[in-house]
Amino acid sequence: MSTGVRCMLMRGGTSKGAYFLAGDLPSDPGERDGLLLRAMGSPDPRQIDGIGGAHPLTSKVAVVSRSAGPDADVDYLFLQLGVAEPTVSDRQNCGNLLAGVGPFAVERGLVEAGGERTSVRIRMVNSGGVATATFPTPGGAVAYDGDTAISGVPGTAAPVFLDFAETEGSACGALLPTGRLRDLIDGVEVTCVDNGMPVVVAAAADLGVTGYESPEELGALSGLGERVQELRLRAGELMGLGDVTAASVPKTTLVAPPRDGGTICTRTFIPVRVHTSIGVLGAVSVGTALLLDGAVGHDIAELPPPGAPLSIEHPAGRLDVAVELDGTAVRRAGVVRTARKLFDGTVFPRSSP
Ligand code: NQM
Repeated sequence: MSTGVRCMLMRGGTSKGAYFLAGDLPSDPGERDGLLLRAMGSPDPRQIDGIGGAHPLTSKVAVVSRSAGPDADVDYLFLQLGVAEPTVSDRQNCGNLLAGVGPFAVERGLVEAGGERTSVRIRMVNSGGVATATFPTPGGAVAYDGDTAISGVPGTAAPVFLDFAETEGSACGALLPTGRLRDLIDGVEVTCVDNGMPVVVAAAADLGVTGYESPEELGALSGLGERVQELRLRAGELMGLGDVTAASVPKTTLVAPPRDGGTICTRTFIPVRVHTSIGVLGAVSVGTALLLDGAVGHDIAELPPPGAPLSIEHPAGRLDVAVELDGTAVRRAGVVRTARKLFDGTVFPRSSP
């Protein structure tokens, strides 16, 4: 019989994942990854023999531990598990699962709840940088109920405020990893940007779509996925990421003029499947590009007054991000999410691969 592992299932923003204390998992990364794949039910398009949700957005893991350094309270390692493929990648961060990390740290006793609200400083192991998560903890316990709605999640929940520092060049070492505002790849003008997530921004029209299609419609278009894959493979090299064939970054975001009162309309590939909304740090990175005169998207964006949040339209609604720049240096970024504890217990991974 397989041995169980303590695990909490949480929704973080518009994603869902399994949250573990690092100490509850094998310390050897290979052993740990094997166990996580079996726990999630990968590789299998349905993840029928595990707790994964058969989509990249629900095949995610957060590994949390007390932070050794003085700059943070906890360390958060994000792992993206393949669904049909037996892959575990630590090459990207996830701002959606991040929303659950603070509450999880309080639930597991890594951080003591403050007063009405608790702030947890989270070191983002994948990308470097620290995020501060602030959420309600009335009476010393995490409150998940509240009246904050986020697009892509039914109903409302308690807000989790996420403030980011040092996200610039998270995976590539520079905000503009190619050293240019624009590059021409396969005849398509792109802006490669990394403010927490490496993203290739291209005009939807340049790929022969409107940018207003649903994820299903885009997914069904023959040849588009291949085109996006070719674009990101070339961009990955230019961004210093090497051969990204098997990596989940860079993402590709197609932009079009806003049509719902927001700043820009987006459709994002993660990296080839179409996102049902948009990732948090993905949206921060796209929003950052929009602010740069000369970047793809800048000209078609309806930019708000300086200091006001950028409202990134996506297939399920809008995600508002605050990005403050000093020239091309990032001062800060922030976003509001919600998170919810769904299940706390023991997961029993199958014993054979
Ligand atoms: O960009 C999906 C998600 C993400 C990542 C992805 C994310 C982020 O929606 O910070 O949240 O881009 O693969 O969870």
